[in-house]
Amino acid sequence: MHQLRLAHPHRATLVTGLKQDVALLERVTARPGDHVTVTDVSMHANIAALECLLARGVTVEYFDHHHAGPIPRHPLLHANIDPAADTCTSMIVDTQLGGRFRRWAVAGAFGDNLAARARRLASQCGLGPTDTTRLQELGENVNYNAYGDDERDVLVPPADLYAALSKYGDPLEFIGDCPELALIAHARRQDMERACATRPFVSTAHAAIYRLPDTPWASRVRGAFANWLATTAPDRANIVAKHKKDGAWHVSVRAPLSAAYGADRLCRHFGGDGRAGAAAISGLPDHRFDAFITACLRGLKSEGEHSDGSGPR
Ligand SMILES: [Mn+2]
Repeated sequence: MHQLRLAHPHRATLVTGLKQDVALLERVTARPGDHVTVTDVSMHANIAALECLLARGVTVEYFDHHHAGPIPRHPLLHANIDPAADTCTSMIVDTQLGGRFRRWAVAGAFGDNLAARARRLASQCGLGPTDTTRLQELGENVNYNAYGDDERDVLVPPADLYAALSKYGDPLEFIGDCPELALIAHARRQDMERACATRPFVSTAHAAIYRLPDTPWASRVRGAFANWLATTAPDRANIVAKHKKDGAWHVSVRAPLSAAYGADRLCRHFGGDGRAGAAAISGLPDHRFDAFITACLRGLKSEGEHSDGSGPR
């Protein structure tokens, strides 16, 4: 969103939320003739609200990389959607803008755990290893700061972080100026240490499943921990389940980075959603947890080995 606003400044109302708040379009109160820009939330999860806005005469520009479902054909809808496992919304926007604000796209790609793509983008805009690492920290910190069961869990409300960074054309300048980033980085390190001290609940050559307790630190770190596991053990599926107050589980699934597909299919089967390489279930009932583990070990294993003959999606 920030890249788009840098390219085309607008006075706009920001509608955002935590990682799991994906049904954002229903919160948009736009009038006929208004323009809505949507980034990084699934069209599938917002389709009813999207159709209402379009029918009301609102123009919608949509950038995303999640599973979309059928995209409506409507003259007021401009959709830029690419669900490929090796891209993200920052990179889709970067392409659209011809790389004008590529440093931000680098940070965004790191935040979505696309480190190899992010490094390639960084070298394309002439960044050395030190600045690339700073953008990696920024992307990972902003991503980490979006996770929590509610806003009390996160260090800085995502809307406030957006407001702070939106004043900057250059992310490296923002990093130097923003004291909250150091707090976020410190909390991320502490939370990661706690997560790394837990032992896997299940661990095979094909998959590892971790269970985290219902605590604020686990709510914050579950996504960052899943990304770290995916990078550290790229040849197996990595699953992080966190117990919720209502007894259900929040589950983050990372397909093997070396065969990044199937995570969305597995999660949709249990009422979740996401992308081929990374998906989640926000409320897996406790009585279905064993069935999920079985499906997970069987499903991702057979897909990883291509033993069903269908190959990658
Ligand atoms: Mn994304």
